[in-house]
Amino acid sequence: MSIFLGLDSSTQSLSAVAIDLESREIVLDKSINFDKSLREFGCKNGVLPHRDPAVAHSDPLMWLKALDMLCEELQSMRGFDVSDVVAVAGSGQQHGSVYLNSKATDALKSLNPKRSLEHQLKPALSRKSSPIWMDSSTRRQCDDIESAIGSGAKVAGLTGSSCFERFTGPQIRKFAEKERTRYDKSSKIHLVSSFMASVLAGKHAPVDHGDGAGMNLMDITRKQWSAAMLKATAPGLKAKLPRMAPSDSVVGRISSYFVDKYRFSPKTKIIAWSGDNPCSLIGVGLISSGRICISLGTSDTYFGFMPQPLISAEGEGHVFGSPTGDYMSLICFLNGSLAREKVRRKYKLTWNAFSKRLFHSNPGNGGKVLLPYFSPEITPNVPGPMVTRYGLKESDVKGNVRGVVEAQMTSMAIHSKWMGVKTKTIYATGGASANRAILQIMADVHNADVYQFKVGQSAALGAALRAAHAHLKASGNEQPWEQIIAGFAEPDRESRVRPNKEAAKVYRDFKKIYKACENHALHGGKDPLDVQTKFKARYG
Ligand code: ADP
Ligand code: XUL
Repeated sequence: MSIFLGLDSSTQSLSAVAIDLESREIVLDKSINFDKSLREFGCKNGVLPHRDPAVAHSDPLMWLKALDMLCEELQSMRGFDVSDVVAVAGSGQQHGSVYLNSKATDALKSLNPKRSLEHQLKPALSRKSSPIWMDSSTRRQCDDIESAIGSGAKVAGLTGSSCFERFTGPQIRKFAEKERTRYDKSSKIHLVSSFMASVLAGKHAPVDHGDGAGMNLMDITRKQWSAAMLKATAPGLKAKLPRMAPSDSVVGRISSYFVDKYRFSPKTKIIAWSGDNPCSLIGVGLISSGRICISLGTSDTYFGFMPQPLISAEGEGHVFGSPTGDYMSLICFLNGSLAREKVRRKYKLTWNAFSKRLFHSNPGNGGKVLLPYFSPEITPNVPGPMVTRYGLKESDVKGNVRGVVEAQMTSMAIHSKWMGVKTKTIYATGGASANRAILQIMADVHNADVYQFKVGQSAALGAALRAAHAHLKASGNEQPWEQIIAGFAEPDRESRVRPNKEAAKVYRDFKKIYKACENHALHGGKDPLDVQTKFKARYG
């Protein structure tokens, strides 16, 4: 048997995908949804409620309980033998951080299978909650760090991104400022990815170059902690961070906790975890340039492989490490599935009814525009919730349903220009990629063919493929990435959604009115009514 397991600790769930590398089959695809199965933690969509909409934290104990629950499910599944798993790698929601005190090293080493992970690791937390990628409360800390380094552009040149509120460095700075005693007591600060890997390995795991690049702390070309960024962020930070390592590093063997409790083989290797986006890059087979992927998860992300780091002049996107040792570019839109959900729920629609509204309304929405910033937005930067409608009534169900999806797809097209990718092929993944009505608008706005994947869990699949690659490399049998991903990370050829030529033409003009609305709402630009009226006269 050659079974490799990929786990994905994401915003809303913990998922597992296992592959059999010999038969090239996916042998397991399981998920635990936090809101449904772990209600006692009080999270909504995986996030703890907070009076300030800019603050977004989650509970690391919930992630631990989910890991125990998932392992228990795997152990009791018919047709799946946990002891066949050769290696485990994982994917974590990016940027989030977990703060551990001096008890953590021993607690990780001596986990007792008779007790839960949650109860044994609770005393090792120096901070109860973990700030996650949806947090936008650190603008001042970002400004402080950028001015210490010289400018946002200088930070971007050094780390691959200018300072972003959700990135780990600014979050750590805020913690050190507001809760200095707890910060001092934090002997280790992990990413979600390196924390989960540490639990599985029973010792502190490294931060990999893929996820490390999302911290505003890693030198993007040298792939090491940047001394200048550490100094500009918080005192004594270097000693609190795990070491950095390539994504294909073997952390060690699985902790005896998982062997005794869930019957994993003691030989099971734990591979460094990475961020969900770097893992998805592998899970959709982007190991060379030319195509892009749009992931419609909790957030929407637009990303592609890059051989060398190319940084956005507008400071909009990010450069992360690719698990292949190269790079990837990425733009993140916070108001992804959560905004689509807001609209769907507001009008009490099922996804089916939502899709029907999309199929039965016209491209360009008759010039009606919705700016769907239900929460603070990352791209473009919108500091607080700000839903704005242009020529669109709140009572217009069809208009709002089409409005949210058109806004998201158009914003992606506008704000990804800096990547310079002229793609004719888009790979779609994430929960909402199951929705072909949404994919039709994606195809029309980008004027590109869109493909779905049989396995929607691209991050967990990517992690399983990384586990296989790293295991073979460590055993002296390294295989090229093309060979590893063949038959797994390939789009479903039959799923192709072709752009409609007429609609693509409409969207060329629609982009102009959308841009005018964005400019008006965010930068005090001219009232877009004129352009809207012209558009309506032509296509309305
Ligand atoms: P994450 O990995 O970020 O936790 P997923 O990729 O699992 O998120 O996506 C979850 C989201 O997918 C849900 O929030 C839901 O809104 C969306 N979703 C699921 N099914 C559909 C559908 N048929 N149409 C549109 N969106 C959907
Ligand atoms: C990427 C980002 C999100 C999270 C979601 O920069 O913030 O895509 O990784 O899990």
